[in-house]
Amino acid sequence: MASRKMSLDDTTNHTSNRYGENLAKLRGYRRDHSGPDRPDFSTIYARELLPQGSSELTGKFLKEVVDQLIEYIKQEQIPETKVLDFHQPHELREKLQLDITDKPVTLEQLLTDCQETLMYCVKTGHPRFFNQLSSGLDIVSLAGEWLTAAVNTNIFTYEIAPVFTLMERVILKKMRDLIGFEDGDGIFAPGGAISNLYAVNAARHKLAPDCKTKGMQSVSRLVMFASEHSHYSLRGAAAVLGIGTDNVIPVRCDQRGKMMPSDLESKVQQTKARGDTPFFVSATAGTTVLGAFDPLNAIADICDQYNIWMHVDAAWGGGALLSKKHRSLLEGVHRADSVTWNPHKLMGALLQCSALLLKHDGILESCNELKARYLFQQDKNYDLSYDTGDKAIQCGRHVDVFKLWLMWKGKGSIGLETQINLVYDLAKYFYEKIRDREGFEMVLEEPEFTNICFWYVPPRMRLMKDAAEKKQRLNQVAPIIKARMMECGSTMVGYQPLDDKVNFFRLVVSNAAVRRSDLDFLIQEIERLGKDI
Ligand code: ABU
Repeated sequence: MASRKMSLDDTTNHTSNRYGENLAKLRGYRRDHSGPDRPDFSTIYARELLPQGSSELTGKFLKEVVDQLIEYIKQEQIPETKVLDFHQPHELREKLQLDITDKPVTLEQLLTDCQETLMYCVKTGHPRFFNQLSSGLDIVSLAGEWLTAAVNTNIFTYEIAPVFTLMERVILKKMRDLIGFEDGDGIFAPGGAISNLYAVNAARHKLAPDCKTKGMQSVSRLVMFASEHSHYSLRGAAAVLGIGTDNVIPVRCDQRGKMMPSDLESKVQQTKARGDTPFFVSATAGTTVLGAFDPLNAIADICDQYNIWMHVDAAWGGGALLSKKHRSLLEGVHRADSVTWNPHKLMGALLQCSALLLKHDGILESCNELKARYLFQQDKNYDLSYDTGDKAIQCGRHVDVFKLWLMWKGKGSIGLETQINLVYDLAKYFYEKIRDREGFEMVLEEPEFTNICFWYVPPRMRLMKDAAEKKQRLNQVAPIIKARMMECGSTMVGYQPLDDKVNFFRLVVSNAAVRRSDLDFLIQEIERLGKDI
């Protein structure tokens, strides 16, 4: 893409001019593709497709949808395409034909609905989308997701998902090998929050198996520990499992957002002195905002000493295990009892793809199994250990493995390592560009991950003497700039407050499509949208 080398000023102008053009292209797409072979979909209904109707028509309809998707994907990769076409909910509702009617609509209408849906979707694979930890669109992983959708099965039994069950075994073992678990088990779950929930449940079951049948009254008060920067899902797990959010003790972090082992140990001791039972510590490998990695070996020492289950929430940072250059960030992870790792984040697999890996075999099953006789019959004609469904807290389970397996195979571990090193280098490039740039202030110097946290201070605030007023005004800057960037659709980046720090931007690089010019663009766009605040 030669046009990606343009100067910053050119980029801004070019972007604005291209927005309308690209939207028009999406809108006009079907007109351009209406050839003599195209059926008149305005007279055809879904009932005329398979299974009752014509296979030829089915193929033509699906090709039409796939063509729309391919056009969307191509447009998404052009930096000058809008990242989003933002409308307030009440306006967007007016633009879409959302109501379901008693009478069926034509296939032409469904194609229009697909196209309109795509028009207003946020382009999370766009090289200027920096808003979330998961971004990008890996094409092979997409192919995997399409295949998974077409097969439309459930991975609770080998009987109906033989190939995917075998793939799940292979991938979970590969992930455990990278962690350094010699044996163990694992499961794919719908996101990191649920993987964390599985971990807390497994830890409680190891300590107090009676909880499964008798409930929490069968145990003394159980207490969990997680850093004050850990993911909120740990508190969610405590709420769901009846442990209670008050029994999740926040452990203090140092200036870089890492859990302080000394604070952990003293809180464990306080808990024991009260007569309560510390049973679970969650360390984080890649915190959501600062991208901090907790000191895993020091935390493991404490867990060993007090006989506490050690979990590592590596939902974000787990991918670094694939990089020889960066895997030392997770030094000590092999000492954990369980690890959450989301390949849909740093590795770039499509959403959703999250795994819980365990050092211990058998706990998941013993903890979650309910032996439904209609599903997990004990007299089936194959090795029943291949029926994984009774390890899950869900019944039906989506097949998340295939898109990861296909992508990993297509890139090889070497390709994934290259990709992960690339996003690291891009984040470093961005950090070095803004570190000394007028108007930019770093929240964290020398970040160790691809989260870059910073404030933009508009010119008229730079000389403000009153620190309290400056802080209060600065708190409004990131939300105003973010709202403006969403209104014009040029880019997206997240913001949040943290501890005593007022709202700041959090750039995340996890998309292999990002180029340095996109990061240059973001800097210039923040300055353009924020200079008058
Ligand atoms: N832990 C869920 C992802 C949060 C984020 O994308 O910022």
